[in-house]
Amino acid sequence: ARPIRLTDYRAPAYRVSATDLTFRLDPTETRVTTRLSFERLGESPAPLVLLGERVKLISIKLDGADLSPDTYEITPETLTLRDVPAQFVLETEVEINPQDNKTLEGLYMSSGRYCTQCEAEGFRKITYFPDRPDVLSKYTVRVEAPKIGFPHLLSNGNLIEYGDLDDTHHYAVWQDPFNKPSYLFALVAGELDVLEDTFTTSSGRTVDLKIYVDTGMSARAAYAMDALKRSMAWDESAYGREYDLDLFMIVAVRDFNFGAMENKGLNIFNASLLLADPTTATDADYERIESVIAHEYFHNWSGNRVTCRDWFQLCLKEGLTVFRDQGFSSDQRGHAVQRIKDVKALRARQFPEDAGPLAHPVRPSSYLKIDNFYTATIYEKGAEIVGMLKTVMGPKVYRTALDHYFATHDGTAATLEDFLKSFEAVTGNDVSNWLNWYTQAGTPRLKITQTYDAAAKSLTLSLSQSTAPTPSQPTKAAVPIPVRLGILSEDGTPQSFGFEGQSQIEITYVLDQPFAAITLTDVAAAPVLSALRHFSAPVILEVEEPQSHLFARFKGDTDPFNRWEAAQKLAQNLILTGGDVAPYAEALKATLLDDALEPAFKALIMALPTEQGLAQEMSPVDPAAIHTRRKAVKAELSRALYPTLRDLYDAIQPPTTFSPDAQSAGGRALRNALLDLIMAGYGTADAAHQSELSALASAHYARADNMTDMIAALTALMSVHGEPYEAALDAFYARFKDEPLVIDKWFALQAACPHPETLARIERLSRHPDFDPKVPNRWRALVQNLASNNPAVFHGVFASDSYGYGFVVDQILTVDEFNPMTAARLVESLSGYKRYASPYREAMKAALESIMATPKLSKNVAELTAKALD
Ligand code: DPP
Ligand code: ZN
Repeated sequence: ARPIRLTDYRAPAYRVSATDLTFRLDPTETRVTTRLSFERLGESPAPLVLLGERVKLISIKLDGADLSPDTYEITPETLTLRDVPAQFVLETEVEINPQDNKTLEGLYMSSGRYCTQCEAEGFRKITYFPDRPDVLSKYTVRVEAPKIGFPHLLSNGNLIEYGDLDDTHHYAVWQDPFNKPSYLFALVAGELDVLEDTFTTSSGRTVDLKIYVDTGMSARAAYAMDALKRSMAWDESAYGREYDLDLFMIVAVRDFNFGAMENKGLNIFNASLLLADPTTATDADYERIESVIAHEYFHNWSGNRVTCRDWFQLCLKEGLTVFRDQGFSSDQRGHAVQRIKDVKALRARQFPEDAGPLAHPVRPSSYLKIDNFYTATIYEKGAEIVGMLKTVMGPKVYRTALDHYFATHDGTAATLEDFLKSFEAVTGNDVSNWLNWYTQAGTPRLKITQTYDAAAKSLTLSLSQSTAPTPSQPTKAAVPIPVRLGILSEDGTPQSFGFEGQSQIEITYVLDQPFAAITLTDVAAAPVLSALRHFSAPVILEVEEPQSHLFARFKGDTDPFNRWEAAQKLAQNLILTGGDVAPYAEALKATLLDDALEPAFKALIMALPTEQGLAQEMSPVDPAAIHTRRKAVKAELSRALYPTLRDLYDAIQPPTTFSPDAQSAGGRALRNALLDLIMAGYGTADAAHQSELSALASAHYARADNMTDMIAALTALMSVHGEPYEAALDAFYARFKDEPLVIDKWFALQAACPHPETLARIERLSRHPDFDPKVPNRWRALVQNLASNNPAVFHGVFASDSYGYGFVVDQILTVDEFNPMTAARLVESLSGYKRYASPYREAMKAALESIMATPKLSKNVAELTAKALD
């Protein structure tokens, strides 16, 4: 297959002034009539190329006259008309089969309902169309279906007409007044319950809000509705963005490749990111729901009103929208805690991507399947770039630039250059060096060396940056790196200092060259540097400093991010290089006993770096050593702190009524983190203490009145294993067997258990009657959890002859036959093999080779596997 390249971009030859669609819905023979008004954009005649896959052409008319087959050409992916006038109306009728469509792209059926997913290139599975984001038009959509089974007929925009066709069938007509690209089209038809509310916008318009869910489930949409209203208010106050239609709808579906989709006026959500109540959803679920509701809603401006010229610009809408949703979550849930969580996610998912064979720039330059580029790099690193721009420009200039961007490009398909130009327009400064962040792959390393001159009371910092080569990018240019920094004294007290003639407590220095040196003056005593505060840039920081400086920041940094970071670094050193646990335990104890700190922050600081995170710090990676050493350090810490942990745990009384708010969630997070650390001592405890711990975990389970505490208790029981664990799992299954979203958790939990018997259990679970690889949520619960969240079992550290790789490969190949987009996501889990020690390295490579050797691979899986092996 031939790659698509950014440099090959050509503006469309024709524009579409109006799109009229009629759907006659049928499970196996849906008829789609498409009427498109075309106008040529260029001077000279050009062929009209429409895209269409798995659509059967029934009829085609140009300006009302049937076309004879010799006037057009059909391939499996295109319909081409060589000879067309400068302006004309094309009408096609095609037949598609939604029931057979297990790719979950285009029009498909989920739980007996029709639904759609068109981003990025799904619309071409519905009808022949110039399916590219820079072709925008106004849509009118007529949907016809049986009344029984399909009482709700939904599409984008406003409902302008509906009625009966006859005794058995009805129809609805929707009109979207805004120009949009085809990837934002949506249609839903079926039996649904609806939760309704309204929102009054800042200019006083009333918007009807409707969330459609499985029948009987509307109470579980209440939290999503609340999050939606908060999102709408926040986008008005933080960005001046008001909603633009009179109706905003969200539909939850069970079978979905993504998390959610921002279709104009009709968002479609994976049910797992919408439905919540205390008995079925964890605090992490509530948090995700809040942020994804916000994310999709914010796309109405950053994505829909201003869309992307081509898919290379995907980050224009995704990076910006992630940054916007992070800002929202941060305002809802606390800046420090949110920042730590966002950075953890960035490091867990994006840093390894940037360090491996699948590394790609935030704006890639070529692809085979754009579906493969819905990555942490495009989303999370993309968000970091916007965040750095805001840090450097300041909040006022940032807001003015964004206003300028939305005003200038409203209703059009824009590029990253357009986005950056908005900053130039409002500042008058050249910002072209920021483009390097978009075009270069790889995580930059920032090295800081420090020289303190006691006589002169000055601290000189030499800063340098470098980025290692990545596939097809051997050399790298410097990027602008904002470095937020301050200094502390050795006991952890913040110190003021002079910089450029002013007294400062904190500065942000922008390193935009390979090297620079700066001098801080009036530095009273030998300082402790606190650099890259709030993680001011997505880089790897290297500072040479004694362990005592890490302790000083752990104890007293006024920047909570760097306080957490110092604790993580100390824990990492203990695990990877060894040493005395006692000082670390003392510092952790002081943190836990500090009443000034939020419970949510304490919970985060208690969590040791993950095995996956530690793997990024080791070369070559030895997953067995990481697992064993981390477990040993955790057990030792547990023993050293047991009385404190136990006192704190016993002192927290869970509230009698459940509330999902951030503060209550923080309380649960702390209590569950205490339980987790307490239970880490189980393996090395004596029999009496073991039975005490086992009873503690079982009691935690028995008393849990919400899903967060239940999952925490089940996780705690993993350390005990055996009868108490099995009994709790069985009780959990029996109680929730009719709740698919909870049974997903039941599969996920077992797949993530670091235990010698887990791989056999996972294989057994893959034959469980509730396991269905055609349902992405269920499949990911079992397979993705093994590949991404259970390194010990995935790498077979318990028994040298049984890796989890083979199971994952079989699953990738099974799912690739019907859902390539979802299958391909798992290839990444094997892609880092070159960084691993023998024999993992060879076994992972062989697993990738066995994928490559399989006939009839999808483009999606083939592209990523080939790159991983390159
Ligand atoms: N555009 C979607 C999102 O919001 C992905 N399907 O990220
Ligand atoms: Zn998005």
